[in-house]
Amino acid sequence: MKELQTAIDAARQAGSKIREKAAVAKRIDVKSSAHDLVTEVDKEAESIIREIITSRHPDHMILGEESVDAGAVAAKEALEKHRKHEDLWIVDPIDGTTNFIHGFPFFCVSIAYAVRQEVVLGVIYNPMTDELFTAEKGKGAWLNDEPIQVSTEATLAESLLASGFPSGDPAGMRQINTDGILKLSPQVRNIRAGGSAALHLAYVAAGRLTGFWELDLNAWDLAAGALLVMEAGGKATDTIGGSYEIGVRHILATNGQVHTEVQQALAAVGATGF
Ligand code: 2AM
Ligand code: CA
Ligand code: CA
Ligand code: CA
Repeated sequence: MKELQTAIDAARQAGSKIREKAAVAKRIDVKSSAHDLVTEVDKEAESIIREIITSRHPDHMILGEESVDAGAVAAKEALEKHRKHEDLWIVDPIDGTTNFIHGFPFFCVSIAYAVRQEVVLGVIYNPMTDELFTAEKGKGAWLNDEPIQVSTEATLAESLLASGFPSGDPAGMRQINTDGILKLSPQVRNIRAGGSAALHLAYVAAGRLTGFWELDLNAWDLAAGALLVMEAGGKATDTIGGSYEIGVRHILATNGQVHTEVQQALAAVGATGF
């Protein structure tokens, strides 16, 4: 599908700009709190992506993080406004901005394309490693043109999981997430928290992580990565096991084999009912 090339070109061009700027001083704007940072580079990268998509698909709609006001309420409103559009691009120009600012090289560009609210393409690009993860609905997932698959660990004891700490604290989510980490850490091989939801999802798809969960994320953090995991043979749901769709905010993505066990551990600490 021609949109795949659009997504790849947009991710690579934005990624080049991000890589070029990664080493130099950045102007930091605080969005809604000291946890919620944005740089000029996030905005420039989104403009590059928008320009490429709009020039090739002028009647498509774009939902991009940097064109939405800060906070979960604005994000939900923007998604509701955009989601009914037949052809919708969901863009996170830099997922892992905090890492970008700190020079911790774990961040990516995430671009998804949805037709009638179903994600059919996902592209995640790590500009620092030049790794391009792509997925097309029903066709599989790739890392730099090689097909990828989720890992084969069948037990929690063998699993390497990842999570992240919610920036806000609605419904006590930060505590619940920390409780989940405390509950699971003695049962698994180990837990990582790298700071980019999209890149964690790409790592699950590539078999580098057994699974990942995180609470209170937005559509642009998850859309491309969730498709990557599913197309690589894994499972992506909300934290109570409901099918992934673009409104999901609490993600659980695994190789499929440890999904139920992680889900049960999260349920035991109260990661349900929100
Ligand atoms: P970002 O870098 O695009 O903002 C890390 O735990 C994940 O949470 C990242 O995917 C990050 O995306 C996202 N994140 C960081 N700050 C956030 C905030 N204030 N609200 C929602 N998501 C945030
Ligand atoms: Ca952000
Ligand atoms: Ca993000
Ligand atoms: Ca971002």
